[in-house]
Amino acid sequence: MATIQETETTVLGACPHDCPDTCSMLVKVKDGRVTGVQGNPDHPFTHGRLCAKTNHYEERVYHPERLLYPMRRSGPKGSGQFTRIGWQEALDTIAARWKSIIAESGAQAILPYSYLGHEGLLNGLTVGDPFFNKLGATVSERTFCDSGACTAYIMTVGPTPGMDPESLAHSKFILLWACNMLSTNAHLWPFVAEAQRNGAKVVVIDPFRTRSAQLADQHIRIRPGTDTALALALMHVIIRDGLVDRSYVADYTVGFDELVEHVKPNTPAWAEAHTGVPAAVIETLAKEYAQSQPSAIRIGVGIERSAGGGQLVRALSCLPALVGAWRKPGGGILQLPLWAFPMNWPGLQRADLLPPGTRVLNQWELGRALTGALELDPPIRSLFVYNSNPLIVAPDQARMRTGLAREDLFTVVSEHFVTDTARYADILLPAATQVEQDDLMFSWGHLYLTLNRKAIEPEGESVSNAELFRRLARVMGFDDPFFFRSDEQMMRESMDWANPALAGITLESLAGKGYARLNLPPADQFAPHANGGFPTPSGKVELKSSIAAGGNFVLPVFRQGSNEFQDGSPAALLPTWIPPREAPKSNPALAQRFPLSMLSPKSHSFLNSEYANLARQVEREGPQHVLVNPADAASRRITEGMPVMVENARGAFRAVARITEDIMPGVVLAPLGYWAYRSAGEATPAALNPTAYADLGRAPTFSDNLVELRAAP
Ligand SMILES: Nc1nc2c(c(=O)[nH]1)N[C@H]1C(S)=C(S)[C@@H](COP(=O)(O)OP(=O)(O)OC[C@H]3O[C@@H](n4cnc5c(=O)[nH]c(N)nc54)[C@H](O)[C@@H]3O)O[C@H]1N2
Ligand SMILES: Nc1nc2c(c(=O)[nH]1)N[C@H]1C(S)=C(S)[C@@H](COP(=O)(O)OP(=O)(O)OC[C@H]3O[C@@H](n4cnc5c(=O)[nH]c(N)nc54)[C@H](O)[C@@H]3O)O[C@H]1N2
Ligand SMILES: [Mo]
Repeated sequence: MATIQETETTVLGACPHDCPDTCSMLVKVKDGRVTGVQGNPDHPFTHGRLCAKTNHYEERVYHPERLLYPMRRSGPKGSGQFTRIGWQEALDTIAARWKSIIAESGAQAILPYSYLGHEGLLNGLTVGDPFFNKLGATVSERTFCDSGACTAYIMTVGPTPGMDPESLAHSKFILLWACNMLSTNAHLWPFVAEAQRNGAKVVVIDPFRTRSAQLADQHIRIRPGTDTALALALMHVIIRDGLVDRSYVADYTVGFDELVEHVKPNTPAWAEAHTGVPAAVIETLAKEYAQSQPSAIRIGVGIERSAGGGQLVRALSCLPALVGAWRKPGGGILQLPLWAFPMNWPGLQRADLLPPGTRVLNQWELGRALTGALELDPPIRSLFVYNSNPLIVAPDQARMRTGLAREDLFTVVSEHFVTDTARYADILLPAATQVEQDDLMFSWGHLYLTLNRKAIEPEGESVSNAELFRRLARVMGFDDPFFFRSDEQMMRESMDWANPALAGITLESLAGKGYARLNLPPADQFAPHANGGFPTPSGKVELKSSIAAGGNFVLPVFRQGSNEFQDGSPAALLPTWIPPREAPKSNPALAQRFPLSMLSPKSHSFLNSEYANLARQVEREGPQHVLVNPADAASRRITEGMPVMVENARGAFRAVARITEDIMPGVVLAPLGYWAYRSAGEATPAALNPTAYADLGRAPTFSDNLVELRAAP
């Protein structure tokens, strides 16, 4: 517990953000106030360095615009006019409205909406799941991030950490595939750089010359959404040229003979026609990847965002087995080492509390669900948003805005700031920041468990998400003591402490150092699949997937624990080329009106939409911009710095044109995160993003998105 300190003290914390790096963070406190934060220099992965987002975290905590008290709307929806009220009034209002909605329409008329504003086991992804499952509200299917890639990866190699990220230092060849590491996973870069210093070749595959591509040995530009063609052609060359590790394939894979036949037509020339990558480059890449052992593939999350994103990750997950990369530390594929953490997902989510048959609504449907475009019985009458900012991060922005403006929709938002989404709330609830609460943090980018200790008392009347749901359970009359567990009890029940991965680690030992490496071999000996042992149904790498035969599915972790969904249509059993939906080749008619592919990936200084309201970060990034290749700019008479409209049939937003060879011709890039009401034109790239699903895991298709540019009026 924090007490008033005369001298500066240091509290061990953890960065709360949805980022693979989960930094151990030292929080400096003086007189009950945070004076600064720094990375924990002892931490073997993050090495004392924070990032452009969090190295002044105190500016977020003490920001003059921070939401510190419950508020009631006092102007039209969207106006941002609110009046301070007390917690009791806020909670009583919510309880009264929900009880009457439940009596009239049933609990499914209430929709929770959340994602990863916080990543902790207490306050993160699952914090509201038990409450909403018990309430019987509509289940929210949250396939924002990596749901498609996780499904594909698990279909192929099973839920294995696969590689220790630190073992990349021992790689001889590193492929960064749709991963902007220097911006989105920056603490992994030193391990890549070490490998590079030791002679490894680093290759980046991306339509954009990212910061990482600038430091790589080779940058391969590829048309968005066409990567599966490249991956299949790599297999083709590896098989054709006898570069296969025959004994590894014979012992530890299933489906090889069928794969050989399957990829016969996928020649480099065929792939060049789809991807724009020259056949000669594909030939060389295949040889170098196969022969420079151990070779590693690091995939970003950006990889899954096209019609065939799932099949792409299927293909990439097959590659390491074909060349025997798994034999040594530094070889394999790095997706999410998250699978190494023995989380107690059933206890965190409590799907057992869900009334049978409760309906499920995917988050890409919010705009349609709120406007009646999707027929729902009962309709959504109340929306409860926490840990998320859907107006900026989910597609169909214009329709969502119309839905959020509905007078009869009762919207509650728990937030740090009055975001675009929060402006439409009837009731606002103030959320605590990481320095004001305890939490326990897994990582999806390294193998350390991290403890976050509360450093100061919460500012104003803000409360942690864990406390928010205790308060809601109380006013809704829940009597199960599960809903009133202390933070410490929640931590103790959040993991399977008896699992060997946690041997020797306790909450008490974590309190001393702030973090602990899971009980796994060190990076230079980390080769869990040197002798097979894949956690798939066959125990082998399933080049031909037995899980795929069962139909498409979404992992329970992405849907409040519920796992009944199977959509019937089996996925392809062998990794299969699915062209992008919105691309000049696939849809020439659409491309005639909207000829450019838009990417809207992460920005360097924002964390999704967080920090896009903070002066330091906004200054660094400048206003909403769009990167345009000089050829595409010239043909449209667009010049550097010119305000332009980016548009398609779904919507339009304003941006400043930045003309650069860094983006390939035919592609434009408008970073995600800018707040609409602070932007000219009050719309952002989400206004143009499609709601269509990718092939697996109901992943988004943000990179499968045709647009046109014109000078702004
Ligand atoms: N600075 C910063 N760091 C972050 C975040 C942030 O917002 N800002 N967000 C965090 C989160 S939630 C996530 S999920 C991760 C995401 O981490 P990444 O996956 O690395 O991030 P993205 O920027 O979404 O996408 C990576 C790259 O994919 C490329 N790309 C897009 N479409 C295609 C395609 O079809 N083919 C190929 N080959 N490349 C393509 C983009 O140009 C981009 O350079 O980052 C985390 N870290
Ligand atoms: N076009 C496009 N769209 C994308 C992506 C993309 O690359 N391009 N990326 C997708 C991906 S990978 C992701 S992960 C999602 C991200 O989707 P979100 O997780 O919704 O993204 P954020 O913008 O980080 O919004 C989180 C909100 O939670 C709030 N918050 C933070 N901590 C707390 C807390 O403790 N309590 C409460 N109540 N609130 C808190 C923050 O202030 C912030 O407004 O976006 C997806 N959308
Ligand atoms: Mo994400």
